[in-house]
Formats: sequence, C-alpha cells, structure tokens
Amino acid sequence: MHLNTSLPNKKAMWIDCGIHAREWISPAFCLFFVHYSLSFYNVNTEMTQILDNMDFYVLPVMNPDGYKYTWTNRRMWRKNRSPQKGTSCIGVDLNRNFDANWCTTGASSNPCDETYCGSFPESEPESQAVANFLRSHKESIQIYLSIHSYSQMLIIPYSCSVDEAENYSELYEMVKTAADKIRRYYRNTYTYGAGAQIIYLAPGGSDDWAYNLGIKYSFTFELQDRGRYGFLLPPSHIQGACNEALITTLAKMYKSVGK
Ligand code: ING
Ligand code: ZN
Repeated sequence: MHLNTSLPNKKAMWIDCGIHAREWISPAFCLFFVHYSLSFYNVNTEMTQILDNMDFYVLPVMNPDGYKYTWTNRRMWRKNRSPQKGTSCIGVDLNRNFDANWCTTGASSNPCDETYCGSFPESEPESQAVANFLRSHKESIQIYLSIHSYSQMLIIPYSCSVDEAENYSELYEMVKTAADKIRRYYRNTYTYGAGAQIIYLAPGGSDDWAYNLGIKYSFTFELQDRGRYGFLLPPSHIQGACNEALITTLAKMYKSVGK
C-alpha cells in the first residue's frame, strides 16, 4: 500500500509486517496503522503534518505463504514455505536471508532449522522483492521499520555484529525516548538498544541490511507481550499493542519531518 499526498521529492517511511508467520500481531499492526493514517489525516494535526511531508510504504505481510500456513496447518510456523533441495524440510527464515553478514553466527545453514538462512543472500522471492524495492527507492526512504513479536523491544542496528552503528547515540536516544513515552502513557515496559546486545547475534536481518544500504533510521520493533501469551496474544490485547507501536512510530516520523 502506498499512502501519498502529492508533493515533489517527498521523504518516505517503509514499514513491513509479517516476516515471520506466527507473529500475528505484526500484520494486525500494519493494517491498524493504515487505518489510523487514513482516518486521522486532516483530523489530527500531527498525522496531517506527517502525511503532508512524507509518504508511507506499508507491506502488511511479507511472508504470505507462511502466514496462511499458520492459519491452516501449524500455528507456530516461522519461516516461509519454499521447498529446499535434497531435503524434505521446508522454508527459509526471511529475517536471516538478507545480505548483512549473511549466515554467520546466529543463523543456521541447516534447512531443517528455524533460523535457516537460505542457500544464498536474497535467495527467497520475498526478501528479494523487498530488497529490490528498497534499493530502487533509497533516495526517498528515510526510515525503515520492521514489525515482529514478541518480547517488547525497540531494536536498532546492529544485530548482525557487535559493531556500533555510526549514528548509534542518536538512534539510542530515539528508542529510549519512545520506551519512556510508552511507559508514561501505557505503563508498559519495552527494552531498547542494539540487537546484538539486547537479544542475540542475528545476521541477515532486514533492518541491518537496510541500514547498510543507507537508511540511517532503521528499526525492528518486537511488540507485545513479554511471554505470558507469546505469539498467541489474545484479541483483547491487539488494541493496546498497536497503540504502543503507533506512538513510537509517530514520534520517529515527527522527528524526521523536522517538526
Ligand atoms: N526476533 C528477531 C529475529 O529475527 C531480530 C530479532 C531483530 C533479528 C533484528 C535480526 C535483526 O530473530 C523475532 N522474534 O523474530
Ligand atoms: Zn520475528
């Protein structure tokens, strides 16, 4: 979906949801976000100002085959559904398939594993399509945002190595501010920081790849919860989870349109 009000040379933000099949709150957030944007343009000053200065590219489900499979066959499936040569094991972890220290420590080269990196970087049509789109729009796309669940984390590069990102302090301030805001508004805790420090080494992720492409505001959010329901977040929690992600997203956009 491309939300756009016409102005030349506008900046843009990219959001993708549903890289991982079982993280159902993620596609829900993308649709919530589109609905919110369309409902509040010309109603809420913040949203109006942002949309006047920025386009949104929203990919509601990056992994549609996997997502469908979690509805019909196995609720806890993570990868995509691509058949692999020489094995009956299926699927590649799309968030290990990007070209950022691809398939080093933190990913698996075994097609039967949950973090299988694929046979080469961008081997999968899903990751290739996203990478191609970002490559051809990198002049305008200023913010990259990828939505996952669960564990309530606001992650900045890098996850693929222990190196510090060049604008680490600025990114760190942004996620810290966002986490503080969520705590104030919703009394809920989000941890924040570089992926390799706050979770685990994870090479081949989309956010690190987008960052290295030159999109210097690159984030991965892990939405609710912190483990009570995990991927099986009950419907009653959808609104709250989306609101938390929304205020975080708005704060970032607001900053980047210079208001
Ligand atoms: N977590 C992410 C994963 O792919 C992550 C964590 C973020 C890895 C950014 C790489 C880059 O493992 C979940 N829940 O999928
Ligand atoms: Zn995920």
